Amino acid sequence: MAMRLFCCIIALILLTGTPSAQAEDGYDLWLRYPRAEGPALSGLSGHARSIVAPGTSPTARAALEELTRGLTGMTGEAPAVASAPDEGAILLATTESPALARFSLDLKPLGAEGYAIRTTTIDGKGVTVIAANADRGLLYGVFHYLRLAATGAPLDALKIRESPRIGLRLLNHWDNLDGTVERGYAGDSIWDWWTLPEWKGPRYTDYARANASIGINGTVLNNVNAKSDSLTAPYIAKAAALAGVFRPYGIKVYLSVKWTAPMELGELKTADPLDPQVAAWWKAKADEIYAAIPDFGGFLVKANSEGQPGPQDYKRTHADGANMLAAAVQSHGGIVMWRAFVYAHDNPDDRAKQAYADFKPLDGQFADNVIVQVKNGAIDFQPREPFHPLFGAMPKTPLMMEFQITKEYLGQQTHLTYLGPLFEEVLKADTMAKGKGSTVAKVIDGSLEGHRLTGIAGVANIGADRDWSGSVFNQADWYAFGRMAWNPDLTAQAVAKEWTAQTFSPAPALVDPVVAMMMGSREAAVNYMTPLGLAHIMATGHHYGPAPWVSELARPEWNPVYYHRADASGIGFDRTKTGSNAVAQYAPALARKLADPKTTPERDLLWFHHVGWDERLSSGETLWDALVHHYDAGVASVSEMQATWDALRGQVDAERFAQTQAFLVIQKRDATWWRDACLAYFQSITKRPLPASAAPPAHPLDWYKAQSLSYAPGNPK
Ligand code: BDP
Repeated sequence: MAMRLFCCIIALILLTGTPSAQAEDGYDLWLRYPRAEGPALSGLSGHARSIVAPGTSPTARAALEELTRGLTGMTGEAPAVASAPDEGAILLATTESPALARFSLDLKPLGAEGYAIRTTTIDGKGVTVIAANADRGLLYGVFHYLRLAATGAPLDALKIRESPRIGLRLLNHWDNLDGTVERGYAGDSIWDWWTLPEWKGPRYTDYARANASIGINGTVLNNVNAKSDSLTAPYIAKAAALAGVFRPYGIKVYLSVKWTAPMELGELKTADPLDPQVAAWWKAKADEIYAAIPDFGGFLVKANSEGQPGPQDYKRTHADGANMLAAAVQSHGGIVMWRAFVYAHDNPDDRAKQAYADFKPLDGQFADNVIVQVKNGAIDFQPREPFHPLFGAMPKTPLMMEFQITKEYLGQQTHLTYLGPLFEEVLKADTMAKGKGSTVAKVIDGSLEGHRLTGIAGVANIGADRDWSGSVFNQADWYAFGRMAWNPDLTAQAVAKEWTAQTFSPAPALVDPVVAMMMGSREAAVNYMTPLGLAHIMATGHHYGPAPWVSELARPEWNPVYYHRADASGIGFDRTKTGSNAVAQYAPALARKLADPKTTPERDLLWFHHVGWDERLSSGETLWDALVHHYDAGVASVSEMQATWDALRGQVDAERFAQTQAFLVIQKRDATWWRDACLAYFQSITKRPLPASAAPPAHPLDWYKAQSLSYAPGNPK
C-alpha cells in the first residue's frame, strides 16, 4: 500500500511538476522519457500497463521508481502497481521471488549485475519479466527496457540476456576540494564539499540514476592530483554521505590518495612503503574509512608522476607502493588502482617509452587486489594515439583502461567530437600479444589472460553546468563510455544511435544525419588538429588551440617541437631502431609492421616515423601535400557538420539547437585557426609551396604565435 502511494506521488510529480518547464535545457540527459508516438506508444500501451515489483530494498525501490517515471513520461499515464501480474504487466523479480520459479531463465551465469528480459505468459496473460539474481541487475534491466521503449524498439518479443564484460566501470573525477575541476569544461564540481554531509542535493541522485542507466558502478570522487585533506575525518564523512546516495544505484565510491598523506596528516617523517609505521598508518586510515563506508571501493593513486610524490622517492618500486596500500584495504575487500601514467623529468628517453620501462619489469609482482590503470595511449589522451604498449605486455597483471571523457585535447566543451570512435578504435586494436585477435578489449575484460579483477575508467566530463557536460553533444561521450564499458564490443555507431534517439527523438530523419555527423566528428578533429599521427602540438597549459612552434619550455617533453620534430628534411618522431625504438615495446609481429613506414597505418605514420616531405603516401601525394589536404579536409568536415545541423532546425528544441549551432560556429573558427596556424608554421620549415588547391593561411605565422588565451577553463593553477 505504502509503495503504491509512493508511486502515485512520483507519477503525480512527474505529470504536473516542474521538470517539463525545463525539459530541454539538457539536464535530463538521455533520460527524458518524452511522450511516445505511433507504434512505440501502442507497444507500451500493450506491454507496459502495470508493474509488479515485490522487492523492498532501496535498489528495488529505485528500479520501480525509474520504471514508473519512464512509463509515465512515455505513455502520459502512471502505470498501476499491482501485486499479481495481469495482461500487459511488467514483473520485476529476483531469484528470491517465488514468481520466478515457473520460468527456467538460468540466471546464475549472469552474476550479480546481469539480467534477463523476456516477454512470456503467466496463466495465459501476456507479461514482460525482468529478472535478475540481485536487485542491481533488476535496476539495469529496467534501464534497458526503458532504453528499448525510448528508442522505439518493438517490445512484443523480448528475449534478452545481459551481463557486463568488465567488472569495475568507473568514473574518475578530477574534482578539487575548492570546487574547481582539473580539465573540467562544464563548470564547477558537482560535489558541494562545503555543504556535505548535511546537504545532499537532488542532483546527486540524478547523477546516480544517469550512471546506473549506462552501467557505471563506481566513482572516484577527487582529483588524481590529490590533497591529503580528502582523508581527514570531515571529508570521509562527506564521502560517506555521497556513498549513501549512490548505494541504491549500485555505485561505490573510491578516493584518490596522495602518497605523502602519512607525513602531512600523520606527522610521520617518511612515506616509505616498506616502513612499518607507514603501513600501519594506512591500515588505520583504511579501517577508519571502512567504518564510515562499509562498501568503500578502494584507492586510486598517481605516484611519481608529474611532480607527485611516490614510492620511488624512497627507492622503492611502484609494486612496493601498491602492495602496501593493497594490504591496508585487503581485509575489507578493497582494491588499489595504481596509475601507469608516469614520466620523469630527469629521464631523457622518449616519453612514450617510460611507463612501459617502469612497469613491464614489475609484471607478476603486484598483489591480487591491485589493478594497474593505463591510459589508452602512451602520451596523453591525444586526438589519436596508437594503443599503449603496456596492453598485452603484462600478462600476469590485471590492467585497467583509462580513457579521458573530458576532452582536454579535443576541443573541450565547444567542439563536437564524439569519442565513441576513439574508444572503439582502441578497444578493437590488436596487441597481437597472443597471436591475432588479442585485442585491447580482451586484455581489459580479463579474457586474454584469465584475470578476474577487470576494470575501465573514464575521466569524467561532468560539472555543475545545467547540462552536466558543458554541451549536449558532450553528454554522448559520457553515455558512450558507460555503454562500451559494459560491453566493449558495442560499436560507436550503435551507441550513437541509441543516444541520439533518446536525447533528441527516435525519428530516422533526425537520427540518421545526427549519427552520421557524430561518426565523422572525431576524424574531423584529428584532421584539423593532428593528422597522420602528429600529437601534442596544442598550446601550453590549457591545451586549447594550436602552438606547434613552442620550443623554449624547461622540460623537453613539454614542447610541441619534441613531438613533431619537423625539420628541413621531414616531419615525425622516429620511434624505430634508428630513433627511440619505442616500436620494440609492442609484440614482435606488430613491432615489425610498425618499424616500416610502408606497413604502418597511415593514420599513425608520423607517430612512428620521421618522413621526408616529398615521400609519396598511398594516395600518390607527397607527404607535404597530404598533410595540407588533411588539414583542409578537417575544416571542410566542420562546414558539413554545420550544414547538417542547420537542416535540422525545427526538429530539435530551440535551446539545444541554438547552443549546438553556436558551438559549431566556434568549432569552425577554431578548425580554421588550427589549419592556418599549423600550415603557416610547417611551411616555414618545409619551405614548399602549398598545393594549388589550398588557400594560404589568413595571417602570417607571427600573428598566430602572438595569440594567447587567458583564463581558459579547466587549467590547473
Ligand atoms: C594530463 C593532464 C593533467 C593531469 C594528468 C594526469 O593535463 O592535468 O593531471 O594528465 O592524468 O592529461 O595525471
